[in-house]
Amino acid sequence: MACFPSSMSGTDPMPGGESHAHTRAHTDTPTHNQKGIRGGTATGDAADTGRAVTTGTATGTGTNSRIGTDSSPTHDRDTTNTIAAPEPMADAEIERLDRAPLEALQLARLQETIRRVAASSPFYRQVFSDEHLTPDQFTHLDDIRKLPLITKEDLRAHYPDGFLAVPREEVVRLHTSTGTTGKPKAIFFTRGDVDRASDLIARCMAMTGAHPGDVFQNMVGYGLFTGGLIFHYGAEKLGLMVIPASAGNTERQLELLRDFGTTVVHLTPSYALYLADVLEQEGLDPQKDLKLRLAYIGAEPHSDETRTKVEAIYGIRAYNSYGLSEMNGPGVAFECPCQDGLHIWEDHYLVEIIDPDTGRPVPEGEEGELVLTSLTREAMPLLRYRTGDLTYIYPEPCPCGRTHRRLARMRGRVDDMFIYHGVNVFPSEIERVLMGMPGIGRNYQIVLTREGSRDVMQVRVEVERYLFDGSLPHLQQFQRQVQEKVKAACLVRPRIELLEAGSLPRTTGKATRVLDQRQV
Ligand code: DLL
Repeated sequence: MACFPSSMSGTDPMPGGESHAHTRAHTDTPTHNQKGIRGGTATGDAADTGRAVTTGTATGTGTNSRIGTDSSPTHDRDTTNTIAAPEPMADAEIERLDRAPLEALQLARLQETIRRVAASSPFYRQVFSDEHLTPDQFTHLDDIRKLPLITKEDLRAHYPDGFLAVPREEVVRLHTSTGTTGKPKAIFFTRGDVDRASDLIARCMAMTGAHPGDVFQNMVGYGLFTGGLIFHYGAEKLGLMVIPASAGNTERQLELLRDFGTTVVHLTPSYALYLADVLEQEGLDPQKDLKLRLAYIGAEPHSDETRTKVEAIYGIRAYNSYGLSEMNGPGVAFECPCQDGLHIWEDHYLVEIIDPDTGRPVPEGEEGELVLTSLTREAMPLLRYRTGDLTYIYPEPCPCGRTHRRLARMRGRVDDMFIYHGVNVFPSEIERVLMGMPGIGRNYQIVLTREGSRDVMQVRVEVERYLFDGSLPHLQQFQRQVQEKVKAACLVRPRIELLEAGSLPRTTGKATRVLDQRQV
């Protein structure tokens, strides 16, 4: 697949209505800086005037909440640890910064973050004391490994504000992320955090060709979930007309899509497929009756086959968007027009990939658990945070010219994996097989039960109507085909149940793919 550097571009990456499949001569539209949207890091008035800004991350919220390489005269810092950033830098430049200055910027921001948390976060004050560490011991990026890894359990154990690193008066927003058990994780934002998170979304959207004039329908939950508000603010910064539709109420979504000529949507991939079912039930053609050209799909694991399906149904380009509440929410890593790996924004995040069992780093290119350090979060910086997500770093640079490294599409979470008859199975592998098969519909579920002492796996999958042609042998043959394909890819032979479209429960947010009823 060809993917050209943006210097060769100049056109919309997905001309309206053109079939996606053969139009992958991708181009970028890094225009938002020229339009006054900032390079991820500015103060409030710069946004209003469209002034270019520095690579630093200053905010107007007081000296102890400043981070990075801005030139604030009031900021008390050790200048030997910072890099000069005399020239204003826009996103297009930051995205293509050579590795050496990019890593110098990371180090400066890491040192700043470490100084701040060691002084003001109750959790980290304790860590630095327990480990006999001082901030001046961090002179290289690799020194991060002197710190312990932290987990979701640490966040829960120190709920609600054990990680807070600014005075309460500087917090302007709370988001939470709910797991399956226990207390939620509370994530605080300063005004600067909200600004930077929105700037990153604006960067992601601009990278993929969204621009003022687009109508953006945000179809994920508003509220404690970060996907709604953070995307909303980012899209507004880029100058899109935002429809804050939130999740659910599919009839209303369709009405909005049609009445306002929505061109860009943000939704979970499972909801994108469900929405297509509803459109078709209403007798609408997703390509002819809508003006969509771009979708941002994320917040849950999905296969490339699912993305291809979404693109084919709507005749659009669909970009994978990755993030987590603990790191601002969405906008942590995002696909560029090459659609081959997600650029992790290394000016804001430091990446490690570890072996989930030993905690040791794995070589570049090898899969492991993603560990992130926030470099510009003020309210609640997290250092060496175990995301639980499995991925690897692409060893080679991206043809688009961006220097921020690419993460592979998430295989899933470490705890999504289940063991079936001694084999480690990832739901995402099963999804990849299913969604790549003609005849398979848009929804599936994996149910694990126990019969006597034996585990049973059943894959319940919706199939296209044409397969129900009245011939039982045809259906049985298809069922065997599905089973064999799953066996070949995943080394397990589940029972396959074929269902009509619409039979399985739908969610408008993150889908539940595995029902493990073995312990119940
Ligand atoms: O899901 C933030 C987000 C909102 C991302 C909108 C993208 C779009 P949480 O609710 O805290 O935050 O869930 C984070 O979701 O650790 C992954 O396990 C999973 N996840 C998020 N994006 C992807 C993706 C938001 N593109 C958790 N692919 C993460 C696979 C994803 N998994």
